[in-house]
Amino acid sequence: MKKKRLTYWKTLPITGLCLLLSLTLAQAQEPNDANYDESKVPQFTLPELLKCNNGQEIMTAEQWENIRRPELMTLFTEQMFGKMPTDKVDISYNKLDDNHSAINGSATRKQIEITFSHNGIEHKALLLMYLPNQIKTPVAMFFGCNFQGNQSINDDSDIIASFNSKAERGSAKSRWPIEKIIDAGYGIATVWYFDFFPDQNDGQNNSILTLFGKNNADELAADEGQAIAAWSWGVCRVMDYFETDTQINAKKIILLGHSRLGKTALWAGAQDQRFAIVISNESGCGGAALSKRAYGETVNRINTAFPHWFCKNFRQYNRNEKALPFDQHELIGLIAPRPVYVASALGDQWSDPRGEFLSAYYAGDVYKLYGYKGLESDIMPAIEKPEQNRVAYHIRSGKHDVTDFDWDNYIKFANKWLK
Ligand code: GTR
Repeated sequence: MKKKRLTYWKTLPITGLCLLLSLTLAQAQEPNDANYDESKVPQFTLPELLKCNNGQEIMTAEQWENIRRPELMTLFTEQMFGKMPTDKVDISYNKLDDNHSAINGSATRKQIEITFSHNGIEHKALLLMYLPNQIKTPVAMFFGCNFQGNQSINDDSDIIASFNSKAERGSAKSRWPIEKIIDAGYGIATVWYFDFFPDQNDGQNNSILTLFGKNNADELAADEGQAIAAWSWGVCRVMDYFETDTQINAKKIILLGHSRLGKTALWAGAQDQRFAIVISNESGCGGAALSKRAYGETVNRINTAFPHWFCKNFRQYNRNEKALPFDQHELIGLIAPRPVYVASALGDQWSDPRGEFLSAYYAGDVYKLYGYKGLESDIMPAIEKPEQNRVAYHIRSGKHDVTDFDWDNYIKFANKWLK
């Protein structure tokens, strides 16, 4: 997109000038002012993952777990994603479907209505799962939220449409290759993310935050979480469900997410160490990409376009990434020592592939404390040449999406660490 040229400004009266000024300001917040030029990436120093706030150097995994990890958790919670209420909520599961002849007889389809109740308020989410019939022991599962509604992930006419979702059946099926996943011996589980927090500015009053009496964004404290915190909370509650289902191996859950749901997967995976593997597919700004590079989407742009995603404290870093006391390599470090996969697409410069790669690379310092190998070097792997150690990375050609290439590699990575 090119900036519109306003060449006739000299003829404009004062009111017109004001209008022009506000238009220019508005344009400055649009993607077309994003930097895609590597030479214009600002000079920055990354906060050191293994150096504590008081300057202490972290030398062992134990020090990491007891000192530095909690410090970083606090920073990310209070300055970026926001706190969630910790009250215990009543949860019940209602099995709506358990059919052994799904996907041409190769899978069992299960659909569970999860009801959260607290303070006299109820909130529901709908979980859809396919489990491979060939596996007779508790199965390892891929799990990720979907963007449009459960019925969008496959043409299967027995998928119950997510509440309030108007998405067409199968409209997102290219992103959910169920047959491939089932053939590889994994289950697949998904929930529509709107079930936890509708992804819109006023989504909060229909979100799980209402269970805690938090109906309105204006009333939230600066360190209280909004949508990404709520989506992550929901993801962790689904993990609670997995632990109750004897057909599922809750110790082998691979949490994945694309884009905003990749940001969600990283934050949920950092907080909840029950997830065995975490995969970030093109999570970009606020996800895997280093904020201080300000390449593609920036902190200012994301907080302006999506004021309901992060906590209000994060806005103090708008156009001020320099002041950030943390960066996203530390979010990935919080997943250690569990395997983590960061993936980018060449056609998705908005998500800053190089910034995503560098985050994954620098996170390797924590993995080393546990004797694991992160990424070999700070030179990006070639297109479609994945590097898979305990930290994995690939960049593929094509646009912002989830493709078969991505899935083939996620399955390979899961086989490597879970089989
Ligand atoms: C974009 C947003 C990104 C990413 C993406 C998505 O509009 O700027 O941060 O989250 O949406 O979720 O598809």
